[in-house]
Amino acid sequence: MKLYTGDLSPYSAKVRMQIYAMGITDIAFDLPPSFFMGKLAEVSPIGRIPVLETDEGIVPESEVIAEYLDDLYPDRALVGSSPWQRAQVRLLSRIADIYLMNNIFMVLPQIKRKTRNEAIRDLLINQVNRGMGALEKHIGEGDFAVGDQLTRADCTLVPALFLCESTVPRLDVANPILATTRVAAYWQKIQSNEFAAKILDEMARGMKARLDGTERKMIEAAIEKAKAGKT
Ligand SMILES: N[C@@H](CCC(=O)N[C@@H](CS)C(=O)NCC(=O)O)C(=O)O
Repeated sequence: MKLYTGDLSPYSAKVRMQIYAMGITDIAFDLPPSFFMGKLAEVSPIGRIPVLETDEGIVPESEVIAEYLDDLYPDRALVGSSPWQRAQVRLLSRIADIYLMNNIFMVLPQIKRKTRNEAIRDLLINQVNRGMGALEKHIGEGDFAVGDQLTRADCTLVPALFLCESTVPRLDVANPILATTRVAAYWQKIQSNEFAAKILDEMARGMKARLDGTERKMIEAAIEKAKAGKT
Protein backbone atom coordinates (compact mmCIF):
# COMPACT_ATOMS: atom_id res chain seq x y z
CA MET A 1 0.00 0.00 0.00
CA LYS A 2 1.03 3.62 -0.47
CA LEU A 3 0.09 6.67 1.59
CA TYR A 4 0.09 10.06 -0.10
CA THR A 5 1.31 12.21 2.74
CA GLY A 6 3.25 15.39 3.53
CA ASP A 7 5.46 16.17 6.55
CA LEU A 8 3.51 19.23 7.65
CA SER A 9 0.02 17.98 6.75
CA PRO A 10 -1.66 17.37 10.14
CA TYR A 11 -4.23 15.00 8.67
CA SER A 12 -1.39 12.96 7.16
CA ALA A 13 0.62 13.12 10.39
CA LYS A 14 -2.39 11.68 12.22
CA VAL A 15 -2.39 8.61 9.94
CA ARG A 16 1.41 8.27 10.06
CA MET A 17 1.31 8.25 13.87
CA GLN A 18 -1.23 5.44 13.77
CA ILE A 19 0.88 3.49 11.26
CA TYR A 20 3.98 3.84 13.48
CA ALA A 21 2.07 2.95 16.65
CA MET A 22 0.45 -0.13 15.06
CA GLY A 23 3.83 -1.27 13.70
CA ILE A 24 2.55 -1.44 10.11
CA THR A 25 5.59 -1.68 7.83
CA ASP A 26 4.16 -2.33 4.36
CA ILE A 27 2.91 1.19 3.59
CA ALA A 28 5.23 3.39 1.49
CA PHE A 29 5.01 7.18 1.87
CA ASP A 30 4.89 9.40 -1.21
CA LEU A 31 3.71 12.82 -2.33
CA PRO A 32 3.16 13.00 -6.09
CA PRO A 33 3.94 16.27 -7.95
CA SER A 34 0.28 16.26 -9.04
CA PHE A 35 -0.59 17.40 -5.49
CA PHE A 36 1.46 20.59 -5.89
CA MET A 37 0.12 21.10 -9.42
CA GLY A 38 -3.44 21.10 -8.07
CA LYS A 39 -4.12 17.86 -9.95
CA LEU A 40 -4.46 15.37 -7.09
CA ALA A 41 -8.16 15.18 -7.95
CA GLU A 42 -7.12 13.05 -10.92
CA VAL A 43 -6.08 10.40 -8.35
CA SER A 44 -8.58 11.17 -5.57
CA PRO A 45 -11.67 13.28 -6.34
CA ILE A 46 -11.53 15.09 -2.98
CA GLY A 47 -8.06 16.33 -3.99
CA ARG A 48 -6.61 16.35 -0.47
CA ILE A 49 -4.01 14.34 1.38
CA PRO A 50 -3.80 11.86 2.99
CA VAL A 51 -4.87 9.24 0.47
CA LEU A 52 -4.22 5.53 0.91
CA GLU A 53 -3.64 3.57 -2.28
CA THR A 54 -4.59 -0.09 -1.92
CA ASP A 55 -4.90 -3.02 -4.34
CA GLU A 56 -8.67 -2.48 -4.30
CA GLY A 57 -8.59 1.27 -4.94
CA ILE A 58 -7.97 4.52 -3.09
CA VAL A 59 -9.18 5.47 0.38
CA PRO A 60 -9.30 9.25 1.04
CA GLU A 61 -10.06 11.11 4.33
CA SER A 62 -7.84 10.59 7.36
CA GLU A 63 -10.59 9.30 9.65
CA VAL A 64 -11.74 6.75 7.05
CA ILE A 65 -8.14 5.61 6.46
CA ALA A 66 -7.68 5.33 10.24
CA GLU A 67 -10.74 3.10 10.58
CA TYR A 68 -9.70 1.05 7.54
CA LEU A 69 -6.29 0.37 9.14
CA ASP A 70 -7.98 -0.68 12.38
CA ASP A 71 -10.23 -3.02 10.36
CA LEU A 72 -7.25 -4.46 8.47
CA TYR A 73 -5.29 -5.19 11.65
CA PRO A 74 -7.95 -5.72 14.35
CA ASP A 75 -5.46 -7.31 16.76
CA ARG A 76 -3.48 -4.03 16.80
CA ALA A 77 -6.43 -1.61 16.50
CA LEU A 78 -6.08 1.64 18.45
CA VAL A 79 -9.76 2.07 19.28
CA GLY A 80 -9.99 1.43 23.01
CA SER A 81 -11.17 -1.68 24.82
CA SER A 82 -14.86 -1.12 25.64
CA PRO A 83 -17.85 0.48 23.88
CA TRP A 84 -17.54 3.48 26.24
CA GLN A 85 -13.81 3.91 25.49
CA ARG A 86 -14.43 3.55 21.76
CA ALA A 87 -17.06 6.29 21.95
CA GLN A 88 -14.57 8.54 23.79
CA VAL A 89 -11.83 7.83 21.23
CA ARG A 90 -14.18 8.75 18.37
CA LEU A 91 -15.40 11.84 20.19
CA LEU A 92 -11.93 13.24 20.92
CA SER A 93 -10.73 12.44 17.40
CA ARG A 94 -13.78 14.25 16.05
CA ILE A 95 -13.23 17.31 18.24
CA ALA A 96 -9.59 17.50 17.08
CA ASP A 97 -10.55 17.02 13.42
CA ILE A 98 -13.67 19.13 13.03
CA TYR A 99 -13.43 21.80 15.69
CA LEU A 100 -9.66 22.31 15.88
CA MET A 101 -7.88 21.29 12.66
CA ASN A 102 -10.63 22.20 10.23
CA ASN A 103 -11.14 25.71 11.61
CA ILE A 104 -7.38 26.30 11.80
CA PHE A 105 -7.08 25.26 8.16
CA MET A 106 -9.85 27.66 7.14
CA VAL A 107 -8.21 30.56 8.97
CA LEU A 108 -4.70 30.00 7.52
CA PRO A 109 -5.06 32.61 4.72
CA GLN A 110 -5.53 35.23 7.47
CA ILE A 111 -1.92 34.76 8.61
CA LYS A 112 -0.89 37.40 6.06
CA ARG A 113 -1.30 40.68 7.95
CA LYS A 114 -1.55 42.81 4.81
CA THR A 115 -4.65 41.07 3.49
CA ARG A 116 -6.05 39.85 6.81
CA ASN A 117 -9.80 40.07 7.43
CA GLU A 118 -10.01 40.29 11.20
CA ALA A 119 -13.72 39.39 11.30
CA ILE A 120 -12.99 36.08 9.52
CA ARG A 121 -10.02 35.42 11.80
CA ASP A 122 -12.05 36.13 14.93
CA LEU A 123 -15.01 34.04 13.78
CA LEU A 124 -12.84 30.97 13.13
CA ILE A 125 -10.59 31.41 16.17
CA ASN A 126 -13.71 31.63 18.35
CA GLN A 127 -14.72 28.24 16.95
CA VAL A 128 -11.25 26.83 17.75
CA ASN A 129 -11.49 28.18 21.30
CA ARG A 130 -14.97 26.70 21.66
CA GLY A 131 -13.67 23.29 20.51
CA MET A 132 -10.77 23.59 22.93
CA GLY A 133 -13.24 24.28 25.74
CA ALA A 134 -15.08 21.06 24.92
CA LEU A 135 -11.82 19.12 24.68
CA GLU A 136 -10.85 20.41 28.13
CA LYS A 137 -14.00 18.77 29.57
CA HIS A 138 -13.77 15.47 27.68
CA ILE A 139 -10.04 14.66 27.70
CA GLY A 140 -8.72 12.09 30.19
CA GLU A 141 -6.36 12.98 33.02
CA GLY A 142 -3.78 10.23 32.53
CA ASP A 143 -0.85 10.01 30.12
CA PHE A 144 -3.18 9.37 27.17
CA ALA A 145 -6.31 11.10 25.91
CA VAL A 146 -8.53 8.08 26.68
CA GLY A 147 -7.78 5.29 29.16
CA ASP A 148 -4.24 4.13 29.85
CA GLN A 149 -3.11 3.27 26.33
CA LEU A 150 -2.37 5.13 23.12
CA THR A 151 -5.45 5.32 20.89
CA ARG A 152 -6.50 7.03 17.68
CA ALA A 153 -7.62 9.97 19.83
CA ASP A 154 -3.93 10.67 20.55
CA CYS A 155 -3.05 10.27 16.87
CA THR A 156 -5.51 13.06 15.95
CA LEU A 157 -4.86 15.28 18.97
CA VAL A 158 -1.07 15.45 18.63
CA PRO A 159 -1.03 17.13 15.18
CA ALA A 160 -4.05 19.28 16.12
CA LEU A 161 -2.32 20.58 19.26
CA PHE A 162 0.89 21.14 17.27
CA LEU A 163 -1.14 23.45 14.98
CA CYS A 164 -2.66 25.24 17.98
CA GLU A 165 0.78 25.90 19.41
CA SER A 166 2.81 26.64 16.28
CA THR A 167 0.34 28.11 13.79
CA VAL A 168 -2.41 29.90 15.73
CA PRO A 169 0.00 32.49 17.28
CA ARG A 170 1.01 33.48 13.72
CA LEU A 171 -2.52 34.97 13.49
CA ASP A 172 -1.62 37.33 16.35
CA VAL A 173 -3.91 35.53 18.79
CA ALA A 174 -2.98 33.39 21.80
CA ASN A 175 -2.23 29.69 21.58
CA PRO A 176 -5.59 28.24 22.77
CA ILE A 177 -3.85 25.54 24.84
CA LEU A 178 -2.69 28.26 27.24
CA ALA A 179 -6.27 28.77 28.47
CA THR A 180 -6.60 25.09 29.50
CA THR A 181 -5.46 22.95 32.40
CA ARG A 182 -6.17 19.33 31.44
CA VAL A 183 -5.31 19.77 27.76
CA ALA A 184 -2.10 21.62 28.68
CA ALA A 185 -1.10 18.81 31.08
CA TYR A 186 -1.88 16.18 28.43
CA TRP A 187 0.06 18.10 25.75
CA GLN A 188 3.09 18.31 28.03
CA LYS A 189 3.02 14.53 28.68
CA ILE A 190 2.13 13.16 25.25
CA GLN A 191 5.05 14.88 23.53
CA SER A 192 7.43 12.38 25.13
CA ASN A 193 5.56 9.40 23.66
CA GLU A 194 7.84 7.93 20.97
CA PHE A 195 5.22 7.95 18.20
CA ALA A 196 4.07 11.46 19.02
CA ALA A 197 7.70 12.64 19.12
CA LYS A 198 8.31 11.09 15.71
CA ILE A 199 5.47 12.92 13.94
CA LEU A 200 6.19 16.14 15.82
CA ASP A 201 9.76 15.98 14.45
CA GLU A 202 8.38 15.39 10.96
CA MET A 203 5.93 18.29 11.28
CA ALA A 204 8.66 20.60 12.62
CA ARG A 205 10.82 19.57 9.64
CA GLY A 206 7.91 20.39 7.31
CA MET A 207 7.34 23.75 9.00
CA LYS A 208 11.04 24.64 8.69
CA ALA A 209 11.03 23.68 5.00
CA ARG A 210 7.96 25.84 4.42
CA LEU A 211 9.35 28.86 6.23
CA ASP A 212 12.92 28.73 4.84
CA GLY A 213 11.83 28.19 1.21
CA THR A 214 13.24 24.64 0.90
CA GLU A 215 9.74 23.25 0.36
CA ARG A 216 9.07 25.64 -2.51
CA LYS A 217 12.36 24.66 -4.23
CA MET A 218 11.59 20.95 -3.77
CA ILE A 219 8.11 21.43 -5.24
CA GLU A 220 9.45 23.34 -8.25
CA ALA A 221 12.06 20.64 -8.90
CA ALA A 222 9.44 17.86 -8.60
CA ILE A 223 7.10 19.66 -11.00
CA GLU A 224 9.92 20.23 -13.53
CA LYS A 225 10.86 16.54 -13.31
CA ALA A 226 7.26 15.47 -13.81
CA LYS A 227 6.88 17.76 -16.84
CA ALA A 228 10.17 16.52 -18.35
CA GLY A 229 9.02 12.92 -17.91
CA LYS A 230 5.94 13.65 -19.97
CA THR A 231 7.77 15.16 -22.98
N1 LIG B 1 -10.99 16.00 5.86
C1 LIG B 1 -9.72 15.71 5.24
C2 LIG B 1 -8.85 16.97 5.22
C3 LIG B 1 -7.55 16.77 4.46
C4 LIG B 1 -6.87 18.09 4.13
O1 LIG B 1 -7.46 19.18 4.22
N2 LIG B 1 -5.63 17.97 3.69
C5 LIG B 1 -4.87 19.14 3.29
C6 LIG B 1 -3.41 19.00 3.73
S1 LIG B 1 -3.31 18.76 5.48
C7 LIG B 1 -4.86 19.23 1.78
O2 LIG B 1 -4.70 18.24 1.11
N3 LIG B 1 -5.05 20.45 1.26
C8 LIG B 1 -4.99 20.68 -0.17
C9 LIG B 1 -6.18 21.39 -0.68
O3 LIG B 1 -7.04 21.79 0.12
O4 LIG B 1 -6.24 21.56 -1.89
C10 LIG B 1 -9.05 14.55 5.99
O5 LIG B 1 -9.39 14.29 7.14
O6 LIG B 1 -8.22 13.85 5.38
